[in-house]
Amino acid sequence: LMENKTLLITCFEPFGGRDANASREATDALHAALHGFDLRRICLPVEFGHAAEIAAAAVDELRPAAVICVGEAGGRAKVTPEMVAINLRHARISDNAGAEPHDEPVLLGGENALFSTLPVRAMTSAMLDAGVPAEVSYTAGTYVCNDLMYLMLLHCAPLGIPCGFVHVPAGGELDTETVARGLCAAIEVLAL
Ligand code: PCA
Repeated sequence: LMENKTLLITCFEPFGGRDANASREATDALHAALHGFDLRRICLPVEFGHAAEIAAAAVDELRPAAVICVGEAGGRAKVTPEMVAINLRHARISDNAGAEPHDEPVLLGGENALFSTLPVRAMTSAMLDAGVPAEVSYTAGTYVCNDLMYLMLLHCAPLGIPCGFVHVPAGGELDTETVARGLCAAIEVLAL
């Protein structure tokens, strides 16, 4: 089915004055070759717009079979594939470039919402089957993760590349090995 077996994974740098990001740690723990995929991982700056520019350039260069963007979410104890991205930027804290948009659109005149084009239910079931706490999420927030998901869905749609976002717990609610195991189980779904 998938002749091109490159899988693009993105994670985020630390932000908000912290010195680690659980999305970077968990994706560090993934093997470069997984379920027959050639995994390419890039780490993105936590900057509105700019993160998606870098990820979109990587898509254009690699033409991956699928894209999974990963970020951390505070206050979550499960690995949560996101169902939907919304056309709204609203920051509680400034991003790593100092931007702090309040109630601005990601894209002027764009759709209010865009759905993930990854099989979020099957990915979530696969994680649960692997013994990893997981749940479909219906909000990716209004910060840089949602921004990246929205813009990447727009970029990938005309290319026919499935794309989506997965939030992982920020506060150590799950250890890195467990989160990585969950991501592996989710990736396996894409390989089937
Ligand atoms: N989490 C933030 C941005 C970067 C990250 O890892 C978010 O949920 O928007």
